[in-house]
Amino acid sequence: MHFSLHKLTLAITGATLFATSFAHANTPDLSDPPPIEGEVITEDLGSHNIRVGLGLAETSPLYISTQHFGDILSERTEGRLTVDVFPNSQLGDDAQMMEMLQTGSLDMTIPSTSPATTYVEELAVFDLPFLLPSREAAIAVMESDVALDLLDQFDGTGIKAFAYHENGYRQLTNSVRAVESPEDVAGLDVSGLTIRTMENPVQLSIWEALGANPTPMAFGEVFSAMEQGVIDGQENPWSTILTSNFHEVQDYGSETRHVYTPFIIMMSERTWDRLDPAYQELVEEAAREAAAYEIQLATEYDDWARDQLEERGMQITRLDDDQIAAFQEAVQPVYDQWAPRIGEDLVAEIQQIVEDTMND
Ligand code: KDG
Repeated sequence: MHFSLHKLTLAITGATLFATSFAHANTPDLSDPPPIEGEVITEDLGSHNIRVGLGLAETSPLYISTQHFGDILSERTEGRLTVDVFPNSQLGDDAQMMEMLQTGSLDMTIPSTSPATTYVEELAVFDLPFLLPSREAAIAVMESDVALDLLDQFDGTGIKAFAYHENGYRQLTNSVRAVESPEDVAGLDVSGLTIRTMENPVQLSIWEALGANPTPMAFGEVFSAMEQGVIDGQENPWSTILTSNFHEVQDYGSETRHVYTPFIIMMSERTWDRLDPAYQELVEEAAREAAAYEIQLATEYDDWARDQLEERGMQITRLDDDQIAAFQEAVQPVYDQWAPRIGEDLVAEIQQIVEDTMND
């Protein structure tokens, strides 16, 4: 009797654990990394441990693809190049980690384009709202010569930039009210939402145009600022919102898709200069392969993360085309203010790539 009761308890506990882990899985069914192919460098060209700092968590597509980057380097150099990844802003925020690349106190980081505009101003083109209406268009832009030329402009800054990753479409969350229009952001009889933005003036303009109180802040501080009520909300892709547990302190989400700012995989020029040319070539190749894998993972994550957030209690407002159009109209002044500064030609070139993709 005692034995069977014990068995029953175990069975119930097991079923509960299974149900809980199933309902609260930490990642979707993700594609395995592509096989590692290509020549192995057997010659001893020196050993290097490359330290990569990231803002995001271990469950993020960014972290998983960075591990794959490390696996490529290690397998193709018989373990002479190794990579250690430090997630969760533990080494600093995007701005600090880029400075660390300049001084050589960190080897690599993968920040958003938005804070990287400090080095290459024209990257602010990605901050323009509703510029990249589909993922296909975004990918075509990230692979275009126009966008790749912007990475070359890091030359001379102490930073070497290799490729774009996907951060994803940014969505609004907050702890105050459901948002389905710019008026809900601004609040008619009540005050506008206090929204954390990335540290970038175009992002600030977007939220000013929507009537919010924008508060620029480093990513690593966002969770506690929301927990303490210092800010009402923030905006990030669903995958980041989920993997950073923002749903624990944010009751409302809106599928605004207002901006698509990529990540950039970059290395300290000091680290780069220490690598043998054969290793340099391999790093560039591995960065491009990791980028392609990251974009795939981020795509697989996106809707799944939104649905998970809903299951975990976040009230998510899906917006129809008319509702999105209202947001688009409200942020038009951002183009008037920033397109001339970013460069009308650059904006037009990107818009042309978008149009060509949409017509394909
Ligand atoms: O590693 C990248 C993150 O640090 C950061 O860029 C995340 O999108 C982000 C944000 O909102 O700051």
